[in-house]
Amino acid sequence: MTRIRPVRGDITEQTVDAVVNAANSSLLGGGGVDGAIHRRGGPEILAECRALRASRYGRGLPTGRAVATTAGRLPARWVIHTVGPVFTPDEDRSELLASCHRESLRVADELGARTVAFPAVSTGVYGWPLEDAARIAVGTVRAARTAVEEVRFVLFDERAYQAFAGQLR
Ligand code: AR6
Repeated sequence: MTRIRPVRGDITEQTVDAVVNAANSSLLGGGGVDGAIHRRGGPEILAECRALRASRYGRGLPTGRAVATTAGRLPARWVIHTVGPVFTPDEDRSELLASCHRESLRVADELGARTVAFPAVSTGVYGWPLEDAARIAVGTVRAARTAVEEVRFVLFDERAYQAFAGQLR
């Protein structure tokens, strides 16, 4: 059984085996969680991302997929980069958001990670409504078959925390 819990805080400060990054397809950094992870983790992460772009992911990491790098100077062993879908009311992209969580856990299992911290993927720049994102994220992690022992959803603000805590009650 995987323990799932919401935590209010900054994902770059979590002592876990793996931290999930809400990245974009370029893997070359951005704002939000992505910016914070690269800033605090240091240049080693970007160097591995560039190497991935030069090898397996020449066209970038597709939406809904996940790939791991070192965590550099973060108090974690790995960063698992995943690309969430951009929210649009015109098309149901829920399956891609679910896929981010499933694929991140699959990569965590490959690495042997037992504790994994997730941010609220797609709920910032990508505009996904918080309540719905929390429902999809928690539902997908609950349904996943994984050896990960603890999934921590790390929420930056009170609203996000309440949305995830509500799904976990
Ligand atoms: N720790 C935890 N949560 C955070 C942190 C932090 N340090 N910083 C922000 N959040 P976003 P997305 C919250 O925009 O929507 C980037 O430019 C934030 O409040 O980081 O998936 C990438 O390069 C929000 O609830 O990710 C992509 O281009 C949540 O994390 C794009 O943004 C996710 O917000 C991805 O957009």
